[in-house]
Amino acid sequence: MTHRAFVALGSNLQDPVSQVEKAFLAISQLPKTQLVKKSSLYITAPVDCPSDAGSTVPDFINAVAEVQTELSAQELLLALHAIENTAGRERPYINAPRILDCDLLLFDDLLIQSDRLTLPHPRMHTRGFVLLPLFEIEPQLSMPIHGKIAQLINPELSKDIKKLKQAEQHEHF
Ligand code: PH2
Ligand code: MG
Ligand code: MG
Repeated sequence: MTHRAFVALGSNLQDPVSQVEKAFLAISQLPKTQLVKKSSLYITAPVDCPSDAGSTVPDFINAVAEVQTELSAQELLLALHAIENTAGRERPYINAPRILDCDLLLFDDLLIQSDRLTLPHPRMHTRGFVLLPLFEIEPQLSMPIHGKIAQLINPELSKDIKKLKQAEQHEHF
């Protein structure tokens, strides 16, 4: 049984552009999984990120991937955590600057609420850095709970988000 899932990628440490590009590659190499679409890379202002001892929080690079997978949602989540860990992810405090964050947004129309995983992702509908790249690759998307993506996007959410690099969809993995 194959599933369609969407994954959000984010980085604001250690060459974020290359971190996100490496994450796309790592996702394309997961077992039983194909990378179907990748969004452009976006440069985005930090949202809800505490600054550590008055230092400025670096901007993020964000992007979204669509995958087809025969993994379960839990297996895909573990695989994404492994990709984060391989990149060197540390978690000193909530929303700390990170080398790589890979968040499972949607998995078919599955609704899950557990300690380890909530689907759809509980904050995705409020975050421009998720919604803009997701809209780019799937403008017709309709999701459980949050509804149609086109109706969630508004100018307030879209400010401080700039497309950095056009996606290269002709690459073959
Ligand atoms: N991720 C967060 C919190 N804030 N802000 C931006 N711009 N991009 C992110 O990926 C991001 C964030 C929690 O994971
Ligand atoms: Mg996140
Ligand atoms: Mg995360």
